[in-house]
Amino acid sequence: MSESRPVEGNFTPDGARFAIVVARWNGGITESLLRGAQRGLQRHQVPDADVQVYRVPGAFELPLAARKLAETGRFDAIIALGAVIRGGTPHFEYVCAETTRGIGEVALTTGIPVAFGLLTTDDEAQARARSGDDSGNKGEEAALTALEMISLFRQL
Ligand code: INI
Repeated sequence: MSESRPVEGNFTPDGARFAIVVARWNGGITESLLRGAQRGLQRHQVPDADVQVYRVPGAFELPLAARKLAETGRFDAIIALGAVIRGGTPHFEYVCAETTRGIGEVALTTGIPVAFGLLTTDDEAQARARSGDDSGNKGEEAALTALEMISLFRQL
């Protein structure tokens, strides 16, 4: 029996519409993630008119906002961006865990891809290293994931 060709997504937008939801906490970092996500979409010829940015107070608010946006039916994917930086308190663990769990749950329950662009780092230097203007920007990575998942699902 010959092996069938793997099915995988590409990065061609084909009219897909994106919501980017970005947390204001650690805004210096999250705005860099946002620039990375926008750059990633622009590099793949997504028109600016097909991208809408929404802001929420902190990472904890990302899952609910993502759910509301998914439920509008207006977007093919949601890109969730935030930065949680360890401050030596247990609060960090709770915010990380709930945000991560919540974002996963929104994707699973709505069926809309929610790209996970949440940095969880020990300090600001690590967060900066993962949100810069060169390679390794987690926001850009999340944008490419959103593109790929839309394309994959369109082939199912
Ligand atoms: N929110 C973040 O996005 N990053 C953080 O590092 C952070 N810390 O450290 O507390 C944070 N907290 C706020 C939280 O996301 C909610 O906005 C707040 O608790 C109100 O619900």
